[in-house]
This record gives sequence, C-alpha cells and structure tokens, in this order.
Amino acid sequence: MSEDAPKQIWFVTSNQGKFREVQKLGRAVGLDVLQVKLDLPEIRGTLEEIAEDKVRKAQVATGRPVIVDDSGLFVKALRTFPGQFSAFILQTIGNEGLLKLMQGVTDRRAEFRCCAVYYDGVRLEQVTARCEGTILDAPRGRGTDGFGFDPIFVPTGHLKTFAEDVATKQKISHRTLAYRQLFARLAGPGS
Ligand code: ITT
Repeated sequence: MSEDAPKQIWFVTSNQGKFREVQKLGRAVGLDVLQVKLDLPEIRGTLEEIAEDKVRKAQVATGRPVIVDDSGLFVKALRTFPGQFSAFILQTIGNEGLLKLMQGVTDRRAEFRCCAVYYDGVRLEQVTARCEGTILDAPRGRGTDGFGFDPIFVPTGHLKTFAEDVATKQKISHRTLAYRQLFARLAGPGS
C-alpha cells in the first residue's frame, strides 16, 4: 500500500443499505469507512456525471476525502428505465409499480450499475461496474440487509434474489465490483 493511501474515508450517503455494503468492503482492505448523511441536490445526467458532481459537492461540504456512488437498475425492455431515476421510482411507485409496468413483458433482462467516486480535493478516481440479471414477476425475500430493488432482482447464474442471498450480493454486485476497483486504485500511487 502506498504511504499516501487514505486509511479513513467519509462515505456521503443517506442510504443505509449502501453504507453497510461499502463499510464491509472497506474493512476487508483495512480502510475505515464512516458515514456522513448530507442532503445534496442531484443534477440530471448520466450516472458518471451525477456521481462526479455529487462527490465534488460532498468534498466541499465536508472538507474530507470522500466517496459517493450513484447507482440504479437499468431494465432492457424499458429502454434502461428506471436507470438514473431509480431513487425517485422507488420513492414513488416502488417495486410494485415497476413490476406493474413490466406485466406481460417477456424479456426480463436488467442490470444494476454503480458509479463509485473518490475525491479528496485533488485526486479524483471514478469506477463504474455492472451486474446482470433478471427481474422477477413478484418480489422474493427481504433479507436482513437487502434494500431497494434487491427483492425483485436475480443475478445471472443464480436462483435467489439479492434480498434472499445477501452473501452472494456482497461477492458479485455492481457495488462490490466498483468499490473493489476503486479501493485498489487508492491503495496504489496517485497519478
Ligand atoms: P445517496 O444518493 O444518498 O447515496 P440514494 O438512495 O438516493 O442514496 P442513488 O441516488 O444512487 O442513491 O439512487 C439509487 C437508487 O437505486 C436507490 O433508491 C437505491 O435504493 C437503488 N439501488 C442502488 N443500489 C442498489 C442495490 O444494490 N440494490 C437494490 N437497490 C439499489
């Protein structure tokens, strides 16, 4: 690990599910991840644009080395909807409403995407990762850690939803893949 690699990072998020997952990923590489809840206004744009804007605002607001992620569920038959609008869709129509929109849709393919970003005021690192799967007809499992769309998403090659099998989620999810890469970059020398 390089000497200037951060040992402590502030994760700016109001989503407890995200925080729990990222805290575990940090622990696995000896990084202390602390949560800061800030209500930051989000711009419209791609996941990458939203995440970069969010991390810059979060860094200015806290004055610390921070991470944020912008993530969502992209459904193929709905032309990637809800995508960047995932948080809004969950708050309004929820999983039930999304499943209603998909009634009669036979192509159930979807993917989760997560764009994770680090910024300390100088160095900015950004990684986007995906996890492919399918959307069920009805939710299954609440899990102990599952959140958001987890009860309706089954990752490719598996039988259980992310909510039913959080251990598998922690191994293969979009968020795990993104932060593993991000943390590996941070452990190396800055560019
Ligand atoms: P912060 O911006 O405060 O981090 P948020 O919940 O608003 O929290 P996003 O803007 O990234 O986060 O919105 C993504 C939405 O997609 C959010 O409502 C999540 O619940 C959902 N989501 C993201 N990752 C997920 C995952 O791994 N499993 C299930 N749902 C997920």
